[in-house]
Amino acid sequence: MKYKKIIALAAAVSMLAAVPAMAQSAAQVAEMEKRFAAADKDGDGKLTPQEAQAGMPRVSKNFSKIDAGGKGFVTVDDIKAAMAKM
Ligand SMILES: [Ca+2]
Repeated sequence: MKYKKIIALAAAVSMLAAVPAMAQSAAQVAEMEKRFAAADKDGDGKLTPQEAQAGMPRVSKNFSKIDAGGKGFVTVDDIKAAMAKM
C-alpha cells in the first residue's frame, strides 16, 4: 500500500514539474492581455506609442521592436509574438 502511495506522489510531482513552463506563459499572456485592455484607452485593439507609454512601459520601451511592421501601433498579437521571442 505504501508503495502505491509513493508512485502516486511521484506521478503528481512529475506532472507539476512538466507544467510550469506552459502555465507560466499562459499566465503571462493572460496578464499581458489584461494590461493591454487597460492601456488601450480608446478600445480599438491597438496601442499607440502614447497609450503604451501610459499603460505598458515595457511595451513602450520596445515599441519599434514589437511593432515589427512599423505600423505605428501594436496589437495583442504583436506583443504575443514578441513575448514568444524573449
Ligand atoms: Ca488604442
